[in-house]
Amino acid sequence: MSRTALRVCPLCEATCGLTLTVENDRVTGARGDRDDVFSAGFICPKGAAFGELDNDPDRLTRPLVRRDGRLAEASWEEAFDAVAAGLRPLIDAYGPDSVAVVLGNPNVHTMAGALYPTMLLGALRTRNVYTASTLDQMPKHVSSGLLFGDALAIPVPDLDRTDHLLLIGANPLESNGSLCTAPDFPGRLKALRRRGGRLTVVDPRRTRTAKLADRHLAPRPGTDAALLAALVHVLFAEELTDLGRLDGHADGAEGVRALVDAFTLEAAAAFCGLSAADIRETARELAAAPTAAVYGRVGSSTVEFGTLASWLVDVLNILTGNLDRPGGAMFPLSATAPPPRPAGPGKGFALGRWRSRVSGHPEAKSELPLATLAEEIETPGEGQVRAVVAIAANPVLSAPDGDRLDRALASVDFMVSVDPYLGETARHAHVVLPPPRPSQSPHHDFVFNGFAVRNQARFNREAIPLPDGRPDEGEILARLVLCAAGMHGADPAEVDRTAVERTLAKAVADPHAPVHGREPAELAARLTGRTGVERRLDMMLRLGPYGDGFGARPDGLSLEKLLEHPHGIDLGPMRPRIPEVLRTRSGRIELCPAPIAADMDRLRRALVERLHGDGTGLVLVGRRHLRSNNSWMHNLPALTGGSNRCTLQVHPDDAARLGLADGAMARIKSDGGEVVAPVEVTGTLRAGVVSLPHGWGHDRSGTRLSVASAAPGANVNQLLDGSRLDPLSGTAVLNGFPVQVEPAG
Ligand SMILES: Nc1nc2c(c(=O)[nH]1)N[C@H]1C(S)=C(S)[C@@H](COP(=O)(O)OP(=O)(O)OC[C@H]3O[C@@H](n4cnc5c(=O)[nH]c(N)nc54)[C@H](O)[C@@H]3O)O[C@H]1N2
Ligand SMILES: Nc1nc2c(c(=O)[nH]1)N[C@H]1C(S)=C(S)[C@@H](COP(=O)(O)OP(=O)(O)OC[C@H]3O[C@@H](n4cnc5c(=O)[nH]c(N)nc54)[C@H](O)[C@@H]3O)O[C@H]1N2
Ligand code: SF4
Ligand SMILES: [Mo]
Repeated sequence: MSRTALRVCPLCEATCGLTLTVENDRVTGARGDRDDVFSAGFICPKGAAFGELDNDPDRLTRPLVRRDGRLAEASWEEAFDAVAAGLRPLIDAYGPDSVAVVLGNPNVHTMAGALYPTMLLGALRTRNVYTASTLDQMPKHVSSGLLFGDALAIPVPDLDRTDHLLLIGANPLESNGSLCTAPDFPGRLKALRRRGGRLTVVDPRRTRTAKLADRHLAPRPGTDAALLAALVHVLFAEELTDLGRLDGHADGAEGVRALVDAFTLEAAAAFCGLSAADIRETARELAAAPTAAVYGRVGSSTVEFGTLASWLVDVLNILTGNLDRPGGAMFPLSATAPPPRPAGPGKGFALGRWRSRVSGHPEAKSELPLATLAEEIETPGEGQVRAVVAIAANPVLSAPDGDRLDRALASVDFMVSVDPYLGETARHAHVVLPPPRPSQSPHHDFVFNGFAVRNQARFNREAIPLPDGRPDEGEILARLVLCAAGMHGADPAEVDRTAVERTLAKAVADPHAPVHGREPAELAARLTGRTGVERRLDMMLRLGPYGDGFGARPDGLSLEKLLEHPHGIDLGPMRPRIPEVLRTRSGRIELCPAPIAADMDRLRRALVERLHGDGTGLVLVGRRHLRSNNSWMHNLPALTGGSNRCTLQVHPDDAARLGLADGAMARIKSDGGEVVAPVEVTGTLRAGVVSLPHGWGHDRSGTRLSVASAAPGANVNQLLDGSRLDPLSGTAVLNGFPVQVEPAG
């Protein structure tokens, strides 16, 4: 007997609605849900492989516990006993900082990952917090924190209404978009062109996205901040700035003018390897467009000047009057966000409130650079990391110098991984706790709705019921919280009750909340939902900006209402949110924050010294492939092979100069080590740039990834030693670092 079930796809940030075909307890097919309010039927090859992913025979079904050095299957009780026995004594003996928490990317794709890690950190109170953000978007959090006072207030391009899109270091035709949730990003870009809008793409590679563009600028990797500073320079020099409605809400424009003074067209053109005319035209077009949005992603973020580039992206949006207006770059408002409050001064954003123990890196958003985890494990002394809690994280492949991290993780006293696979990182754990398959997990996009180009809400219950006694990921993480808090054995539902109690107590005390003055217990009793996760979603929806306010606005959102609309509820296009969204101490946009101004010295020095300017050395950039996802989707036959391979792309001129033949092996060397990969000669790169994708290197022993390990590829991050960081955000420089390449005999 076959039936269908709806499920929002968790495999990338586009959040497409899928219609799954379910036979008995297996997913046998997936197609785009045409009635989905947001994705309207769009699907990509990864979504279409949902069934294969769900049924992957390598997926762990039971916990693993290490005994006598070997991981063996165990019961859930045994597994949590081992976690409690492993963690608490270390915390008691060595203090909270002896436990490092590592949170990986899939946490933002699960309900549990959005709800419990904060509570885990609250229970542990460790400063050793590491996440994929410092391999990714931390520069954007820092620039938003400084500009707007809220690290999560990240403007997204209003894709469906803009007249002009300037896309920097992003390749949504392969990635499907990031920090800009837009199912069918490719279709939306084509629609922009069809309605007469313009698309400019800045990328050292001629990507599929660049091929769609009206203008493609291929700068030297790592130089975007200088390019952007030059665009700002042109706006000032040609009197093209016009803040429009933002005029009364922003301070510091004159300071910005001074900071970009050195970035003349000529200087920037030489530094970036672009023509001055192209830079000037790009600035003029941006200023002249009726509406425009500037958007930068991974290629402008995981670079030497990532925070400066991220800041300049929004400076351009602001100086052209495009921030917070339809067709510009806008702030989404998700259904579970706290309700808008009156405008006014906020707490602001502080950076560097503490520093990492070994190298003294400043914290950002309460995190330390993931690239420094190994040294925190290896270096003895007070505060040394002796235990690791890894949730949905594979830093052995995703972060710099996996070989060193391998050795470090092998040396810790205790490690627990919450992961469905026995992968390169989880293989070091003493306990592996596997969450159920996605088809057996409920779904709501707590995180990505906050970055979506249209406000909407969707919720799916698990498509296939969990067998009795099998905890879902919410329960696994709740029990982990209890172990960390020294409450092992208590009812995991207690964790949700505590979360609900705390949130409601705050809400009733808040004069701006719709439930101000009411009784928390009365409100808690009105929550619906079959599980703790569902009740917490119900609470957040009802307290949220579109919520029913527990009866105050009877037409508003609640879990019940969302369940009545299985294809989702559309909440309309993004709407202007300034000044309400601002949380700076001044209550205004702070265009010229001190930490940024100070870091501009570094960029100015680079410009003068032409650090990248001699043009002789090779630099490496990454790339993504549509049928891949970071480090964990190489185990599905449907997605492997073809052009999804770990090759070193080399420009024909460089290949000829270096004696590299297409298909032959090349040895690539840099600070952290060397790797060998097959050469793919292609004219789609800027000369002097080579490209190797990340997430490969599945040749380590002790994993259970039978398909991936048969075609392991090379780990690009082995080329890095973890010392290259964007200083303000602690983000690893994964793009635009120097390499040497030679034929491998
Ligand atoms: N050189 C280079 N390195 C990069 C990048 C790059 O562009 N270039 N990109 C960086 C970026 S943007 C990111 S986000 C990071 C990602 O880095 P990570 O977050 O460390 O890596 P992922 O490959 O996403 O692996 C996540 C782990 O989660 C597990 N997992 C999958 N689904 C679930 C689930 O539902 N629950 C749980 N608990 N676990 C699950 C997988 O099995 C895998 O072990 O990589 C970064 N590394
Ligand atoms: N298919 C697929 N989709 C994914 C993922 C995946 O691994 N595979 N990962 C997901 C994750 S975690 C994320 S964060 C997003 C990322 O989504 P995107 O930000 O779109 O990431 P990429 O596709 O890596 O695109 C980055 C582009 O930056 C370019 N680049 C490199 N260096 C520079 C530079 O110095 N300047 C400029 N201007 N460009 C540069 C690269 O050539 C590349 O084309 O994708 C998500 N979606
Ligand atoms: S675009 Fe992303 S969300 Fe949509 S089907 Fe593909 S992987 Fe899933
Ligand atoms: Mo990412």
